[in-house]
Amino acid sequence: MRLLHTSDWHLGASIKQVDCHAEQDRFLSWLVDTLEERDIDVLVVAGDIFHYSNPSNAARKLFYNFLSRCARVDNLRKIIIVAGNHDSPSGLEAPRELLGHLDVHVVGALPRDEEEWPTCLVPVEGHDGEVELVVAAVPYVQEARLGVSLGDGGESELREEYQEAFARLYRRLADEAAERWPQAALAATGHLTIYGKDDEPEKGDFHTGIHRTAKPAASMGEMGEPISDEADHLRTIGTIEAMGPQIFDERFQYVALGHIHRPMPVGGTRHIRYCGTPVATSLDEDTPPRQVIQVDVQAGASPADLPIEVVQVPKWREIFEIDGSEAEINDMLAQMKSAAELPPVVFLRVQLGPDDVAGVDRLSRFKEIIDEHHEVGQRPVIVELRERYDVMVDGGEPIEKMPPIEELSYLDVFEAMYRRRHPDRGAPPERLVAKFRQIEQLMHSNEEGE
Ligand SMILES: [Mn+2]
Repeated sequence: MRLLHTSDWHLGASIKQVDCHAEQDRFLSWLVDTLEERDIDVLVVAGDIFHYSNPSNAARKLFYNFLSRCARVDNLRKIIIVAGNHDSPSGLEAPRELLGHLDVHVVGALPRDEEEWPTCLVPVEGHDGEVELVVAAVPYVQEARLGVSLGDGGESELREEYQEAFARLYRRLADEAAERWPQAALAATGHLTIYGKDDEPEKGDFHTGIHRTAKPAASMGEMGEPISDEADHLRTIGTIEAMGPQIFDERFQYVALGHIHRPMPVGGTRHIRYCGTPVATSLDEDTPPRQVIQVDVQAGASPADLPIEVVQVPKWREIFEIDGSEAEINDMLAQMKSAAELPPVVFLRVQLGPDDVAGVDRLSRFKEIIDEHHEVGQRPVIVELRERYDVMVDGGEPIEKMPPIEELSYLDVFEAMYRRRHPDRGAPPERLVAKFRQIEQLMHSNEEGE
């Protein structure tokens, strides 16, 4: 059975004020063609279909149009979709019965009752009607669903408890599948953070623009400030978000993961993988490659021999970060060339000289240069402008001025306020950021009207 693994579409997301609709639309068309060309039997989408739990109608339309085009793809037997932390479990499941008629299997949430967990198992039949593959379609799992509650236990204790609970879930699903379809190959999905090595979390592996599960200790934050708060970093790692790859039962021949936006196999394995996000929705997502993963799963085959092919996803929009003096930026904007179809998105970092004044109409001057040198429809879009004086103070850190407020996201403002109020604490804790995002989502869904 040939499986194609993708995840983290984040339909409805935008890069600052630029809607990603155009590139997401292109990606989904490309995906339909890819399913057809590569004779894919099963498409697996490992969570975060939508960016907001109450997605816009435009985002929903992308999704449903994609599914209806898939219904016409000849060899495709099944589409398996699980909810990520960004998706609304009940929202995704609402059309479940209808989608079932199109061979689209949706799992929004893990059932509360452990006895019902096996309803996550999706059998896929081959040509002769025999079940050849079973996918344990596990969505993003709320800790309470696994019977784990946040007690007073220490961090490592809690992590251990979570790990055991998840291992039990996957073992249970593998047991059930093996009993009901002993002849079938077995695969699984998951939407969670698995760390790279069995014993020690690989710090870099948590860095994603959207989830911010954690940031590398010595990296730069959203506003260019160094994040060196080790305690904060550890606090983030010590959550349900980070577990070892040993939670996946050995009988799973392939595990299709979502949540981390950078593609990679985990824990030194070949067969437990993140495929990454196919469309960049932030500056740091522009660097990692965009991929979907093609896997031929066969009953009895060992993961070591698994035929895996990484399929590169085209880039429809480039994201540039330009750093320089005003004169240098003028030149770069005038000469800017993008190899991609859609006009590039630009983050500007302006170095001010000692005599330059910050915040004076610089943005509109840059826009004039763009208008002068680029055709309508191909004009680079400036989504952020930050100005700084390269003056060293005590610690030797350059001062970075806050960009004008209309350039900031709600979260940027929230973080800045938090830092101002608690200068000793660094970045706001993940828990608080998550709450803030919930509020932001609510606001977003209200703004959207319809
Ligand atoms: Mn995601």
